[in-house]
Amino acid sequence: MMAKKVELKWLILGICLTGLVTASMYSGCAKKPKVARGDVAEAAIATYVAPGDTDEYYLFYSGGHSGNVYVAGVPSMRHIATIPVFTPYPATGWGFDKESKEMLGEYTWGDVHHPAISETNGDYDGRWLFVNDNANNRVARIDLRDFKVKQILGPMPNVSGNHGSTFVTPNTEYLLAASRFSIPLPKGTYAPVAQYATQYKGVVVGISVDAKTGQMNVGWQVMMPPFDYDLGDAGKGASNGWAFWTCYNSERATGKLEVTASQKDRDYIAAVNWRAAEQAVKEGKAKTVGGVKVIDPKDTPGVVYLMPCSKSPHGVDVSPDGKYIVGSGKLQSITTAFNMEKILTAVQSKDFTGDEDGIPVLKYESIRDAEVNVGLGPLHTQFDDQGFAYTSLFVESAVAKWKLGTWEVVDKVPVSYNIGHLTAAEGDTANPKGKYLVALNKLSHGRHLSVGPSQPESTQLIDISGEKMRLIYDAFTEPEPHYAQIIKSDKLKPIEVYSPQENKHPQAIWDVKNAGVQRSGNAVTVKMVAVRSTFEPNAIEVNQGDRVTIHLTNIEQTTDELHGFGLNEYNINVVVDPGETKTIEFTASKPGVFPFYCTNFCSALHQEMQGYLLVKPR
Ligand code: RUQ
Ligand code: CUA
Repeated sequence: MMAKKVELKWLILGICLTGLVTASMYSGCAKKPKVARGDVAEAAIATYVAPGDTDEYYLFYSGGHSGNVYVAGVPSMRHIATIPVFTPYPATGWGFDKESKEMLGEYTWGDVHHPAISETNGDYDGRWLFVNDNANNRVARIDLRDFKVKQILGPMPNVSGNHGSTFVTPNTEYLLAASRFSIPLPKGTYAPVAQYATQYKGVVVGISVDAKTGQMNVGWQVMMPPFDYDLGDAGKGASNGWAFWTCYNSERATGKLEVTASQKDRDYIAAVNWRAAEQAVKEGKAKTVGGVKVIDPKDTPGVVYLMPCSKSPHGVDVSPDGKYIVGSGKLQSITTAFNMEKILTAVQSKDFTGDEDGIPVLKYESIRDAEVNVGLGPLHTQFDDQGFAYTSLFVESAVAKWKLGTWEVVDKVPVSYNIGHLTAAEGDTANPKGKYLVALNKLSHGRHLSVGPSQPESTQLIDISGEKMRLIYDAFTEPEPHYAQIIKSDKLKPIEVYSPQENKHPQAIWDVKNAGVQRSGNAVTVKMVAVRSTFEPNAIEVNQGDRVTIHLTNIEQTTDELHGFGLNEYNINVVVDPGETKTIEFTASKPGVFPFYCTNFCSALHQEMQGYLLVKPR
């Protein structure tokens, strides 16, 4: 009975949407699929986390052009934390102290699409979270011990529009990156758009990661034809050692890509043998472009192949055993499952149909196992622990569940609305957990209290533990979640206080006796302590024009005892966590008396936690 109801709803929605498909890819629908009344109580129990209890999983989702990463709990979907990455964030003081300012450099925003938790043997190990910046060609590493950014790498040479990033290889040897927008290389070279097909180039990249420290460096780059490289995924198991990226615009078209770049029936998935790429660089077969080693496939056969894929593909996802490479074309209603064994055979027997700038094109019929009829606008695929795959259908606003091997679509659930990515519990690892799937939808169409024209995105929690998928919760997010990952909560062991041993800041002090002001010429250095409920020193006298450096240590060793340092009319707010030291640098350009105060409500006498910067006019 229930199943019929869902199917009927899906049908109505399907009909409603199909009519709108031609009008716009971003189609909405007046029908609002809801959890059926009878299921409300069950859904409530499934998502309810009682006061004082904690969630079973962490959800890390990218914040798109907000430049942030957000953390929520699953199944409650409650927002727990915001991790600022590429954008200053006064709530945690990110981008206001010396260290984080230096990491951000000249940029005040980024476009975060794909978070990737570090892996060991193909499973999340909970050490680091990597994210990409599509806009300024960077990647960042967040340490999951304290949920803070420790390194931002980039802008990377030759990479232009770092969208196909970050995805990690099974032992975090590399992070993948790629050019979405081909340009003349190296950067800074001019060539008119009319020369696009020959003078513009893309690159695909492996960023090496130090196994001990997580330090990232550009490892290898492969020069590619001027296509638009899109999503990527690393091979694992049967496909370990390979990296895959979809690409659209294999037409090498310019202008209105909407029209010009969808003429051909097929585009490609680029398959890079990264061990061969590594080897080629080691053997000196790469040339230096833009200051880094770049492999030209023309001179180095065996590094990269092109797999034909259905038109305008977006996502490529590797099955948990690494056997299937799943690619979906946005403009076709099928998802193709390629077989890694067949790909390797085709490579060995040179089963090619031609080449693109010296890169062999594998024969589609020889490497695919199946075309799965998933539905309209397939984008991304995730996996569970029962051998099922879940594909997001943008145009249809639904998730399709299908079986690996039999290729049968067994269920569909409508989502609201227009799903982009989806994420299942550890659903892109070698050992997915099943149970939960989160749909990351582009539109919410008023399934919430009205907030005016700028509406939030919607994420929906789907129970995938049964035969039929069950929508159990709606949540709303800041712009703009793209991809996300769900990790079992017991895999993370965050610290909550920096012990003096953990605090590596060279100017940290742990006793108010060591606090004070020192002058050398017009440089004023302050060692300051913050502790409930005072700053020491609480008056700093300087001369107008002095260069002021404050090393601020929060000497608390109690969890949650944060202090802030807000300086009036100097555009400064820094937050120090328990046991943390941060450095604040500024020029005392304005004369007068400027209060500073604690911005984090820390104690009954928080309001009293204040002091003065006194700037003597010149
Ligand atoms: S994207 S909606 Cu930037 Cu990953 Cu697919
Ligand atoms: Cu310290 Cu409020």
